[in-house]
Order: sequence, then structure tokens, then C-alpha cells
Amino acid sequence: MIPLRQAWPEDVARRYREKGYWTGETFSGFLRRKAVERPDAEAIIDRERRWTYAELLARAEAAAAGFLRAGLRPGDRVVVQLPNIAEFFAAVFGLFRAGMVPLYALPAHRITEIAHFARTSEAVGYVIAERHDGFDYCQQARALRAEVPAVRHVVVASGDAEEFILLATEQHGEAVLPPDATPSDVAFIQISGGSTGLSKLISRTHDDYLYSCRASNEICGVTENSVFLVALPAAHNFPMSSPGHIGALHAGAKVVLSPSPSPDVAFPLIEREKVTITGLVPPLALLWMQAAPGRGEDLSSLDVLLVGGAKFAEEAARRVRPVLGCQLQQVFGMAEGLVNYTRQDDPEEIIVSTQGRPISPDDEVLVLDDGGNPVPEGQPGHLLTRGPYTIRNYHNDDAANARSFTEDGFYRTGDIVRRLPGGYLEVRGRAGDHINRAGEKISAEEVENHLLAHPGVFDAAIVSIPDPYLGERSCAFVIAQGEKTRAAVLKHWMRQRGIAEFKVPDQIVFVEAFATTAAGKISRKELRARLRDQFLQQR
Ligand code: OOB
Repeated sequence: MIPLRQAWPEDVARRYREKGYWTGETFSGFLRRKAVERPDAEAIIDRERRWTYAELLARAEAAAAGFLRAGLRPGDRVVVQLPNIAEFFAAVFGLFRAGMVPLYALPAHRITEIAHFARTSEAVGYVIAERHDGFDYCQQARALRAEVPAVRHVVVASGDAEEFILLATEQHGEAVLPPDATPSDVAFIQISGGSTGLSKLISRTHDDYLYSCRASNEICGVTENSVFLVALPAAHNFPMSSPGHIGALHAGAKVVLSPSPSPDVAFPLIEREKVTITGLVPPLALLWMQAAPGRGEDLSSLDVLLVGGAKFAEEAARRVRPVLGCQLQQVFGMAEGLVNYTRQDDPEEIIVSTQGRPISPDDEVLVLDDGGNPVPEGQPGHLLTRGPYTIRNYHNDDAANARSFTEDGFYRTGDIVRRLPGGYLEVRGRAGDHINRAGEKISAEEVENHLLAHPGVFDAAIVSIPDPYLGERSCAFVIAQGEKTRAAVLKHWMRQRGIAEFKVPDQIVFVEAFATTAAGKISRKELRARLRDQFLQQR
């Protein structure tokens, strides 16, 4: 098994420890501490179920013992694909306690993506809910086992499935659990949005991630009295760490799980549980603002709304307080690390027109021109960063590492930003070719490859088109081969290949040919840019 590693240079790691960023805490360690400090305080609310900190710990330990009994070993990687249900927490804290490493997949991922995650992480386990949103995850587990036989253990965390193991919910006798993990070790794996090809694996350590959560709590005012609503998928980095459910649990606060982010579901929960803080992507923030005035629920408990994942339009940002009655904090973050927030006491103009400034005084930020030279303040350029919670490498991917990291350890974010006085960043766009569809990142190359696999497709290019609601939507330009295929047929084909629905192009436009230059072929990147311009001009 290829080891999971994040290697900050020794002297840098020492500095992060000396400055108190890395405290030597682990996920299991902090949950145990909370269960001692506040055993009877409510930790997780999932519909009618209310787990206290003591119960969450007991569930996690039972799950840990169950994973070991099933034959999983410390160090094993396990793909976790669960919706927003309490068992998500029992499973992942169980894995932490057993020294195993969860890889967080989203409920929307389908077999092609899950098989890729399992292969690249060398996973031996897969944790699922039996069904969710009408989708049969047991069927997907069977397909995964057929495709990646190394995945020997399928654990069903919610529901019933005789052919698989069920998540252990109770302790059987005296379980011998391994010693706690090492804080500088990798705790879990997130997946990158990825602009080139398939998602890359992002491994995060206990030390680095918990620092970002603790610091986020401070910036967003999360205390043990807070009530955090998980409206976005719990497995995504934004609702996990900004300050997210991990931040909330670390503070001893209450975490309320919303099965869906729609106002119909989330608003009654806000009223019932007196939710104080939540995070949304811009399209959902728009939807909430549209719905709030016409509905009866009392949303007055909501103090803070975090909006991030994609650019939040200034005019929309301005309406958050008047319409929802709460403080807006913009968040510009990435699963690779760096997170920026507007601060609660910032002037209104900063809050509505920037995407915030970094969490840490030790987040180093560079804004460079195409030639790699720093641009003056106020000028757009490529954002590079390194710091106490930004990764130094993707797992086992030399080509991506060479592209995405400089020799001295800066991560090339692919974002184009302007740095403003005070270190505030304004996101201007992206250098890479991915589509940010309502916060979901789609790699143009990945989608093109799926289309190219269709016999009726000669060539395909995917571009992002501005969309008033989604921010961006995807448009595929396709040159047909032989008899013309229909758009609906191509969409159906993509779905059949087992990919997340959000990657299926919103629009497919057939063209006769792609532009070339006098010198011959042009790069994919230039081609996409031209097609996008043509499309926009024709409207
Ligand atoms: C969050 O994480 P990822 O890994 O899904 O995506 C990161 C990318 C950034 O590089 C940037 O391109 C875009 O998403 N992005 C934003 C943004 N927040 C993220 N673009 C414009 N404005 C924003 N506010 O999306 C993520 C992780 C942690 C916290 C928040 C978001």
C-alpha cells in the first residue's frame, strides 16, 4: 500500500507547532474529551433522533470495534458514501477510532467515480446507506466489488442488506481498540474538484485540519451554544470545516442534519432547533432569499450565513441581511487547504464585495502574472499559497504534483484573484478548464473523455457558460461522427457510464468543425475559450 503522507519540511512543521497551530490533537481525542466534558449535551440531531456527545462516542467506539471484527485493519482506507444522516458521524468517528482512513465521496457519485476513488486510494472498504434519494447503493456496492475486487468489506450504515455487514451500533463485550492515531498522520482523504482529468486525492492530517476548524470557529463565533445546520452534503469540505460540523463538534455545539438544503426542509429545522449558523453555495443562498419572505417559519435564531464554493454576486450578498436577518460571511476555500473569510466586523463593502482574507497569519499568499512574477496589489493574477493547513502534495500523482505545486511547496490554486488592501481577496475567475456549477467542480477533460467514448462522437469540447442561477453551467460542443446522434442520447449515454448527474452537460450543441489555426491544431484550452466566446456572441 502506498503510504499517505503530507510532508511539510521539519523546520516548518516545528514552527507551526511552536505557534500553537498544530496542537497534537486527533479527531478521536477531541470527541472523547467532549464526551467527558459534556456527556449529556446534544451533539447530532437527525430528524427525530438526538445523540448526545456520550452517545456519539459510544456509537463511534462500537463502530470501530465492528470494523475491526469485520477484518479491517488500522491504516486501511475506506470509501464512505453517506447522506446527511447520524450514521455518517458514527461511521467516520468509528473509522478514526480504529485508525482507518475514510475517503469522503458525495452521495451524487456513481460507479465510475467510486471505482476511481477505490483504486487510487487502494481502499478495502466501502460504507453506504442502503438507499438514498431513490438510488440503490447496494447495487453500486456490487458493481464496485466486481470492478475493484480489493474492496472486500461493504458496510451498510443505514438500512438492511443481508449480503453485507451492518454498521455495528453496540459494543459486544470488551473491544480492544488500537492506540489513538498520531496527530501528524493523515486522518482522511477528500477529493479534488480537479481541472484536469479525474479527481485527485487530498490527504489531510489531524493536526492541520483541526487547526483550520478551531480557527474557523473563532472567526465565525462558534461556541458550545451554537447550533450548526448541515444543509450541504456532510462529506464536502465546506460544511465539514468552515467551520462546519467538525468545527461545531470541536466546540461542543449542536449539529443539525438537513436531509436536503431546500427551504421546505431546512426552514422548519432552523425554527425547531433554533439554528444559529449554516453554510450555503450561492444558488441556494439565492433560493433561500427568494423563499424566506413568503414563508411562515421563524428564522430569527440564524446569526450567521456562510456563502462560498463559488462566487457570490455582490448584489445578492447585499440582500442577505435585509432578507434573512443575519450576518453574511463569504468563504473562499478549497479542499486542498487555504480558506478565506470575511470577518463579522468588516465594513459592509468588504463583506459584500470580497471573498475574505486567509484564516492564518501564516497562510502565505502569492498573486503572480503568467511569467511567475508578483503583480501589484489590485491587479489580477494567479493565486498560489502555502501554510499550516494547505497540502504539499496529492496522493501518488507525480504529474499532478509537478503541475500543481512549486518546488518550494506552494499550491497553484488555479484561481485568478485580486489582492486588496488588508490582504482581502477578490476571486476574478479561473485559469484552469473546470466548470464551477453551483459549487460543484466539473473537469472539462473528464467529461470530454466520456463523450469521446461514444461511437457517434468525433470530437467534443466542454465549456462553462455563465448562468444567472447556477453561476456557471456546462455546454458540450460536439462534432458528430457518421449518423447524427441526438443530445438526449448522449446525455443518457453519460448517465449509463455511471457518473455523477451534475457532470452531465446542461446543454449539447452540435457543430460541423472546430477552429484550427494556420499552424494547424490549437490547444484544447484555446479551443474551449473560442467556443465559449462564439456561443456568447451568438446570443
Ligand atoms: C470549496 O472547495 P472545493 O475544493 O470544492 O473547490 C475549491 C474551488 C476554489 O479553488 C475556487 O475555484 C472555488 O472553488 N471557490 C470559490 C469560492 N469558494 C470556492 N470561487 C469564488 N468564490 C468563492 N467564495 O469550494 C470550499 C472549501 C472550503 C470552504 C468553502 C468552499
